[in-house]
Amino acid sequence: MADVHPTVEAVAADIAAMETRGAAPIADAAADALRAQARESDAETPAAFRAELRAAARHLLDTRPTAVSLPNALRYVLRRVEGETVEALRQSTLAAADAFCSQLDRAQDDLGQVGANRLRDGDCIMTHCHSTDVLACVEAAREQGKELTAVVKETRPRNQGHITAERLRDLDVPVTLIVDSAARRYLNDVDHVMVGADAIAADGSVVNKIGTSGLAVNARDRGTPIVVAAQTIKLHPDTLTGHTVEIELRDESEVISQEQRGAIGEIAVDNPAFDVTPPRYLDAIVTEHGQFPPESIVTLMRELFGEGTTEPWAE
Ligand code: RUB
Repeated sequence: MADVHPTVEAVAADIAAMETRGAAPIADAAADALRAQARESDAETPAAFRAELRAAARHLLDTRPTAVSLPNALRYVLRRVEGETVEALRQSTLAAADAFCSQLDRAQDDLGQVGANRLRDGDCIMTHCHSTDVLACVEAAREQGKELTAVVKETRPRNQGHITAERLRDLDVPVTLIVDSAARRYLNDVDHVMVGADAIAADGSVVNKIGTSGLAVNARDRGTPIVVAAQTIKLHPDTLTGHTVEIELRDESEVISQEQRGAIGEIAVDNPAFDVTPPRYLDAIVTEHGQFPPESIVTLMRELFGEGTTEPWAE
């Protein structure tokens, strides 16, 4: 078994514990971890260096299963590792990780501009969870001088809505925080629902924080447009060949304490972290390449990912 550098182990532990969370920040951290692995490696042969990188990638992959930005980041870097010597391999890994991270930043800025164009001065948006891609749209709209307000769902059980509320306050967007079950009541008062994505399937279905699909159905019923802000690293290439997206099931302790459980008695507790919203409930997917009707995202997916090949972390 090849050595995995302690920095990779630390990054993986942070992702697993949700200290690093959200699909784009996870991708960024994964590329950073491969950079550290390459920089610190004392492998003596090119084969040993490559084996270490593959082991690091597998270690990172084992953290959380749903955000496809993680394997997409690892593929991007590993497929660009080239050279005949350890030093050449190291330099190409560092260059690929740098390129990936700057593309990620640029893509977020570009999609922010597209998303901002959907927003008008005085609009109110409703958000779910915490998405840096959604916040990029709001930030760009604010830079265009638009005044916005927001209704922020708290997003049980981890309350990522609190992070969103704080970030929106930093952008001078007045925020009303609501419990998740109040969302329908507020849908008449908002102009857009904006959510992020952890994975987008070839048929245009969007995998995002649990509660997104119910919100989308309610938004459609009320006639409130719902937009997904997602860089193309959220496109799930495996779904082109019929694979499904694994939904992460998290620990019951996020939902109920030992004490509460003891008081209630023997019950089952489920804690799925994500759900799937079918494309018919979504108005648009906003990416760095422009906005797409969800059903047409497959065209972009084929263009960017083509046919599948062997995974670069396979032994
Ligand atoms: C985060 C979540 C976010 C997407 C998009 O879930 O569902 O909406 O990851 O985020 P968790 P971003 O908190 O369980 O990781 O736009 O930042 O990529």
